Formats: sequence, C-alpha cells, structure tokens
Amino acid sequence: MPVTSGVHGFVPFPPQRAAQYSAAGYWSGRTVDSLLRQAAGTWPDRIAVVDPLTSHTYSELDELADRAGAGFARMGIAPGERVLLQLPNSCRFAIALFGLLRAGAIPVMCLPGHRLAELTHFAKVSDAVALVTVDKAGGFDYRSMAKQLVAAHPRLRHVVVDGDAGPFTSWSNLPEGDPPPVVVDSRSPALLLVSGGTTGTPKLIPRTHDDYVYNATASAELCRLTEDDVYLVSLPAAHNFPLACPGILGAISAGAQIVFNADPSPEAAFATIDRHRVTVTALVPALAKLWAQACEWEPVTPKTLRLLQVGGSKLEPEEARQVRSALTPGLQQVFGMAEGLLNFTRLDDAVELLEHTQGRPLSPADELRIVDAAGERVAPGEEGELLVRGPYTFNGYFCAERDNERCFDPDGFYRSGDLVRQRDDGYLVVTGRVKDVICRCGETISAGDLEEQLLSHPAIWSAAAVPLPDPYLGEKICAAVVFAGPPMTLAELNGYLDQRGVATHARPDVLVAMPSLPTTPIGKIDKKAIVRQLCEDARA
Ligand code: OOB
Repeated sequence: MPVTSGVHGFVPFPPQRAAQYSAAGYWSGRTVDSLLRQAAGTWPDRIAVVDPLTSHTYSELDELADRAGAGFARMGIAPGERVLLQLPNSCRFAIALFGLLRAGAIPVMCLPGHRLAELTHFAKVSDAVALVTVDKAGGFDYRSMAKQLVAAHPRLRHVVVDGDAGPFTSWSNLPEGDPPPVVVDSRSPALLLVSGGTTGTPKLIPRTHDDYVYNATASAELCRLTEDDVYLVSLPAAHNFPLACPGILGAISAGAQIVFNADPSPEAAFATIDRHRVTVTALVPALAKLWAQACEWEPVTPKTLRLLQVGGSKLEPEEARQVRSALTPGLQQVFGMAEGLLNFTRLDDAVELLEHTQGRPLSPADELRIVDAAGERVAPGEEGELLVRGPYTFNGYFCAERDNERCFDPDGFYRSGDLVRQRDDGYLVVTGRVKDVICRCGETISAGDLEEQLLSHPAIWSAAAVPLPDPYLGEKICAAVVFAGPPMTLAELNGYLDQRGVATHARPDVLVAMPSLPTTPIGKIDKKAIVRQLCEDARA
C-alpha cells in the first residue's frame, strides 16, 4: 500500500491526479486550520461561535485554538499522532478541533453517540495516543467510558476532559506556552472521519487538507454563504455534513456565525433559531420531518431559515413537500458521504428537482460511473451502483488494506454501495443500497423499493423493510413501522400494497409496529439494530 507524508496506513491520491487537481485550482495548498487564521484576519471582531454558555469572536477563537494547540503539544502530542475527539456541540468543540490541527495532530472525529465498542475500535485502528472528551453530557458519563478505553488501549497516554476531569487532565490545566512551529503538508491527512454505514463497524476515512478545504469552500460557495449568515449546528458537529458541507468549516471560510445546539428537539432548536436569527442548518430526514410536524404545535417556529439542507438518508418527495411548506421553501437535498462525493440540489433549482432528486455533484471534476452487478456501465437513466473518484473523494480507509481491495475498482473509483439513477439532466435519484435486499425463497426484494411503497401510505410515519431468518423461506420480509395514528393490520397493509401493484412475493410477511425506529448516532434508521431487537424479542 502506498504510504506518504509519514502517516502509515494512509492511501494518498495518485500523483498524476493530485497534480491535475492542483493545476486546475481545486486544491489550493491551504491547511484546514488556515481557514480560521484567514477568517480571524478578515473578520477579527465578528462573532465566530456561540453556544448556550459563551461566544467568541474570530480573533478570540483563533487565539484560543493557538493556546489549545500549544497545550496539546506541550503535553507530548506530536505532529502526525492521532487523537480521538469526542465532544458535544459547543464552542469547545471548535477550539479543540483547531487546537489539535495547530499541534499537527490528526483528530479522529467521534460522535457523542459512539460508545466503548466503537471508540476501542477507532483507538486501535488509528493507534490513537490521546482522547479529548467531556465529563458528562446527555445523561452519560464519558469519564467512566474513558477509564475502560484506557484499560483496553494502553497506548492512549492522555485523556483531556472538558469539565470535572476526575482522574484525568482537566482542559483548564492544559500546559501554557507558545504554540509549536508545525509544518504540515497539505496533501497529508487533516483528520479521520468515521464512515456512516449502517452495516458493520464504522471505518476511518482520512481526509487531506487539500481535499477537505476544497470540500468546505466549494460547498460554501454553492450555498452562497456570506458573513451575514448564521449557521446552526443541529447534527453532531463531528459528522461530515455539519462539519464541512459547508457546515462549520464552510461558515468559517465565509466569516459566518456558527451557533452550536446540543438539543435538536423542535422546541429547543426553534428557540435557538429565533434567538440568533439562524439562516442555514443541516438535518437528517427524520429530524426535518419532526421539525415540519412540530410547526403545528410549537408557539415559536422558524422564520429566518433561507436554506435548509436535508441529507444522510432518502427524503421522499411527499416529505420534501411537507418540509418546504412548513419550514422554508429553501430546501436543499444533499446526498453525501464521509468518503467524499457530495451532491446538492442548487439554490435556484425548480421545485421538481428539490422534491424528487438528491442533487448533482458538487465539482466539475467529480467522475461518476453507474454500473451493474457485473461492473458494466448501465444504460443512461437505469439503476446501478454508484462509483466515484474526484478531487475530494478518498483513496482508501485508514489501515484497512483488505477492505480497500474490495472497495475500489482498478481505476481507483470508490464503490459507494449506493444504488442510483442518473437522469438526463445529470441529477441523481438514490434508490437503495446494493446489499440492502431481502432474499425470500429465491427472490431478491429491494428493501428501498418496499420502503418507498410503505411511506406512500399517509398512516405510516416511518418504515424499514428488514430480513428476518425463516426456516422455510430463508428470509422473510418484515416491515418495521411507526404509525402516524392508529396502527393498521398486516392484511390492511398488504391490501394497500396490492392496490399499488406490489407483487405478492414482495409484500411483508410480518408487520411490527414500533414506537420509534432505532437510529445510528447521526440519526439514520439502524436496520441492524432493528433485526437484532426483533430476533431478541422472538427468543424471549
Ligand atoms: C452522509 O454521510 P455518511 O458517511 O454518514 O453516510 C453516507 C451514506 C451514503 O453512502 C448513502 O448511503 C446515504 O448515507 N445517504 C443518502 C443521502 N445522503 C446520504 N441516501 C439517500 N439520500 C440522501 N440524500 O450521510 C452525508 C455526508 C455529507 C453530506 C450529507 C450526508
């Protein structure tokens, strides 16, 4: 495996493509932390970050990042070393992120919802030497998890805690001093993102300074962010979407104000939007739907949003319509992945595009291939797996040689596992996941297709089609459903699907009504957890 810039386990861009991206101006040679330095120079006195407890101007944030960077370096964190970063949405998150970057460390962007199993895996794979975390948040004590993590991974030399540190180093006791001089190659990894897949343990995705700066600044330009915008961080800040699409980094590149909100409930979020006159935010479909519905009962509803980005999983056309009418006509669908490629609907797009597509690629240099199971290109407009390479799509998971052989084609295209159709106008419609199928009695049923049918029923609020083991059928089709009102019976549901022309063998064998569907730390429906829960219930 090719290794450059001294970071073992990192697969760099092939030199020829790297040279092209630099020559064409996609890569600017800037580092991620230079975005903050530049903003502090241009807008020193403008408010950069706000949370319920505090706020900082751009020059203050820049100085706090320098101080944190000096502290991390003096603690003994060396350039190129990996550090797990797990903080709730707060100004501290931004300070810690930029502090680590200024020390030349490579933050591993953990979400607050990750627990011991995931953190241990991230620590091992990244060979992390430190953890930056919080004392308690959302009713969870992160210090006791840190204790178990240190026991499982003794290479973790330092634990820095924001708040009451217990046995660990308190953030307020970070050593003081001048920031160290650190020279960073812009083609080296800036940070490691966590993959968002709902199958298997998450993998680590190195994003280089060049590619991530482009990711954030090109997204900011597409969304026309300016210093008059106020960006609300509603999703966990360490996720690629609120971090850099355009998110926090894009907002910084434009001198916009960033408001951190740790509570995405409509009540709390609507009050924050009102108070800070928030203009832009990003949500997953489940939250967007909840916010739209909450407009019916919340006394304060969003009035200032000019752009509401929704992505992370499929937003159905009817849901898009509801979101636009309740929250803002400025809906933007975003189909992205931590691995790189981003697709956006554009600000001036026709309503049909906003409601029925997941956008088109961000960059003219994004190269897409849509292929069938044999790896051959499908005919235009046909469904196939999306493969991609480009100026901000990664070239290999961190320290995962075996996965990488499987996940890339011989030309260096990443196999996304997403099924899409590309329309004549270049816009993508996401239709499902390659492996998200139910194999029932020799037939392969697409879970995505069935879910689309289920969600078309007004009594169904959310739905997942999952396989359950069956001695006769191999797998049977289970519809896990949250009803909007009184539940339907399986017979009623199947009568409805029959009317819509769904084949007998593709209709649910089992219907399970649930109060809510389990989700991943970012809020996507977690099918593995549904199957686990149903199998446990069956055994009990
Ligand atoms: C975003 O990133 P990840 O890494 O958490 O998840 C990526 C996967 C995609 O491969 C796709 O399967 C799914 O999430 N996805 C969508 C979608 N956006 C993401 N599926 C259907 N419709 C969409 N709009 O989820 C992410 C990263 C950056 C921006 C937005 C989302």
